[in-house]
Amino acid sequence: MKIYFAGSIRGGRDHKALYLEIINQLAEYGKVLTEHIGYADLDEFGESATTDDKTIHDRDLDWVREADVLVAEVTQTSLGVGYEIAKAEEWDKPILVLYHGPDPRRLSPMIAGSRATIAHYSDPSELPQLLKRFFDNLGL
Ligand code: 6IA
Repeated sequence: MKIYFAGSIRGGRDHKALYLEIINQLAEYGKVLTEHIGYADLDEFGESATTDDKTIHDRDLDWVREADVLVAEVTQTSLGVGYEIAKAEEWDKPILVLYHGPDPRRLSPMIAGSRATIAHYSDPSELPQLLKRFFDNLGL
């Protein structure tokens, strides 16, 4: 099982510790292709010093295509994460969207109304069960 985890980078890194926690839990279900999303030292500018945007874009889309599922944490709004969700939907991948904003109605209708499975949680302690339910239901 190859898992693409999507989380905000240039959209802001406020939740990077949470991304790392999710990535560690996802590792129980398969190979996470995007472990760098949780790196504490990856800031809004880091990798762009050595890698140009087209290279990042093309590499990430190759990984979305290669992945069996996409899991996205969308609480921190990110253009890139929204774009990756749209691509995964276009390519018929199962998608789990995790959102822990105070009000589920704040989530964009373009995500909330998509084919993705939306999981609204109020505390990270709920994540193991949410992930288990999603992967159990995949039947892959
Ligand atoms: O618009 P955002 O940057 O917030 O989009 C975040 C999403 O785009 C993540 O799910 C990543 O898969 C992807 N992404 C954005 N930037 C990068 C990146 N390096 N490396 C890998 N994936 C990325 C650029 C890093 C940055 C420090 C400039």
